[in-house]
Amino acid sequence: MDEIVIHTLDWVPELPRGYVRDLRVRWALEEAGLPYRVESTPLRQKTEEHFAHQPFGQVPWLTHGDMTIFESGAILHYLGTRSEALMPADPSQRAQVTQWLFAALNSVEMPVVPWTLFRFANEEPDSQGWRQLNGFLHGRLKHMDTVLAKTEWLVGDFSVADIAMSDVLRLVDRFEELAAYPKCRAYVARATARPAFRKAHADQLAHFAAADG
Ligand SMILES: N[C@@H](CCC(=O)N[C@@H](CS)C(=O)NCC(=O)O)C(=O)O
Repeated sequence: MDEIVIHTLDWVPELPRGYVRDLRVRWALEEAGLPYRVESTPLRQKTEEHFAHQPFGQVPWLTHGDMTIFESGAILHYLGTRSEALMPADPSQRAQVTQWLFAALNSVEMPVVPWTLFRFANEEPDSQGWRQLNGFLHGRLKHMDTVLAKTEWLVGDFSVADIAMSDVLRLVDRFEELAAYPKCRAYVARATARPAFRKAHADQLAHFAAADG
């Protein structure tokens, strides 16, 4: 069987640890029980090889034998096609998983990323731009709360859509901003209680800690 390799950074500061997107890929592989190893690429001196695999100089990317793929969402979808633990075989359920995977990244992560940048920067949130962004995010959270009031997982028993969606919401939860959205909060708690998440998370922390000093 061709080897699966997750490529991530060799080191990051404390702040992003536990949130670097290789976590989504580790998590999926742990859920699927597929063997893999992790390789590091330098954060500080990005190599030509890095850009050849990930044109924005980011992580993660995945190699599977001769195949190489970047974008955590694309990687999750790719792995979903290889394991029914990640995406059901039924075509209509597959379409639902794809839909929610895109929704996680394109409709929810879209406001989450700039919103967290503002929050980490500790800037005075009094501009019209901030208020609009905050309103955009809270609109998405409100609708996700309604969705998650009706279902335990987005599609079927659990899928890559839940990995993406809960990981995106986890970043908001880091700032206690899910307090008004109990269904979103319970969903994040449910997802992060899964043994596969716990292992992926612990492994990522250990990976970066090993490179300290
Ligand atoms: N849309 C990309 C985002 C990738 C991304 O933001 N990666 C971050 C780590 S989570 C990164 O590589 N940051 C280092 C950098 O941009 O130099 C994905 O989902 O894979």
